[in-house]
Amino acid sequence: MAAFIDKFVATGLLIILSVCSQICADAVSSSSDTPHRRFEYKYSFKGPHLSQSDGSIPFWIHTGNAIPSADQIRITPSLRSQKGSVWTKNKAKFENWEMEVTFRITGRGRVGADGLAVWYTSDQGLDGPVFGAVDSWNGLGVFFDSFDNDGKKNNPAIVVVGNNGKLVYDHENDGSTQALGSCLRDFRNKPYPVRAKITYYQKTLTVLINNGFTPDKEDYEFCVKVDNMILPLEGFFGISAATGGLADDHDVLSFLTFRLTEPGHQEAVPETEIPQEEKEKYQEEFEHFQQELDKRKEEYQKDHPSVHGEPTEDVYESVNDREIRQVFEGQNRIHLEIKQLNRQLDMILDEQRRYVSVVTDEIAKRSAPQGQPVQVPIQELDNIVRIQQEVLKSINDVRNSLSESLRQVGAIHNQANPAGTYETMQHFSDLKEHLHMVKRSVDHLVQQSVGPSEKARCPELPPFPSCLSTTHFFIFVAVQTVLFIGYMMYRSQQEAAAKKFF
Ligand SMILES: [Ca+2]
Ligand SMILES: [Ca+2]
Repeated sequence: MAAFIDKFVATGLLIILSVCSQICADAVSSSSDTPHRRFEYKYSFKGPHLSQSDGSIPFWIHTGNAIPSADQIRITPSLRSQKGSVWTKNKAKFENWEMEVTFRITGRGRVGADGLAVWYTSDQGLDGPVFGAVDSWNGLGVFFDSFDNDGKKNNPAIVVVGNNGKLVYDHENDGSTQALGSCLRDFRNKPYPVRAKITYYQKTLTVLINNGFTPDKEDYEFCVKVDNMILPLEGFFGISAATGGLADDHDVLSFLTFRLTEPGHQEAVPETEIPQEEKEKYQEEFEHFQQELDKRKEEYQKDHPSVHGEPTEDVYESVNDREIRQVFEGQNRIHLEIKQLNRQLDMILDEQRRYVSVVTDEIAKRSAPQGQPVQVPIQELDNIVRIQQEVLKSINDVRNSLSESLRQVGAIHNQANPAGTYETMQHFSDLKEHLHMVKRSVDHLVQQSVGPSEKARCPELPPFPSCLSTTHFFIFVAVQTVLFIGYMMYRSQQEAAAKKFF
């Protein structure tokens, strides 16, 4: 029973999903007038088995220094004065088309040369001076111009030049005098392949670029749009490149061409279905080959652990990695700067919002009782804001002076007690010092007064004969003593006589 219910629910869900998908598909197809896109394998190439064993590319021809390999075509190696190009063998007869070109332009120099060109022309421009292809072409050239010939610091750039077969390319000015449109993009030395999606649909040419910073293949950004562009009804697709005094590797990983059909002018349904099947088949093959390739690579590495060419290859890689890292670092810095700017802008915006809200509040307040005034409140508001700012400033000043005072008071308070004792101590020590001085003076005086015997040898006495000499002094003392003893004896005799008398 439960199983039955599950099955019932599942079937219901399936029905709902199928109905929904049908409706959704209808909605998508009806809402957008996107063209039908059909992959054209005879006007395309891509890895992993891009070239055949004899070095040729199925449905394509290559010239000059172009070197096809299994997974890419090196249109020019990074050597001086190289030229190369690859062209479809047959003319395409699509009214509308789209090219998806995946490439890498790499070089050790800060500046590279000359660049890469993607073509749709009425003839194959096998060999010539315009990025390795012929001049005076009839059709479209989209140039990935690395080198700044006119010195205007506007390269690397992507330039679209249309030609009716009479124009001679203005190489000296990087085609700026003939460009139908251009955009500045650095497509050299990127971590991932650069992708260009060039669409010619309803006489409008659009160039979108994936700048090779992300592995996301659909991360395209707008570069150029040219309206009312008339191109030959039939043409060859091609890609070419050239180097000059400076040289880059110009490697094309894939060139995919799609025929675009307007929704109203649908071709027979089977035709649109077949390519889809073909595409799936190719996709399957691609995956199969990819796996096989990986397996073979592993086997090869096992069999040849140290191949002569590999170490230098690694060194080149590391140099490239360094350049890429530098680019990344630069980008990161810019990113941070922008973030900061954004933050500041947000702050400014916030402030503005605050002001606006204050103003609107004020207007509301004013207009409620009086009815109309709008300009007066703004002026008054300005006054209020000014006054408030002044008040704020005054408060700040007061606060500053107060804090200064507090600081001083605090300092004084902290130092008060020690200072008192210190002063007292100082006073005492001063007193002590003074006392010492007094003592010393007293001592000195004492010494002076105690030692007269040494000093008072009376050198000035001799001139005075009246001065008492030591002998005289002793004689005097002896006489005095004799007299005193005599007196004492006399008195004691007197007293004894008196006692007798009584
Ligand atoms: Ca140039
Ligand atoms: Ca330039």
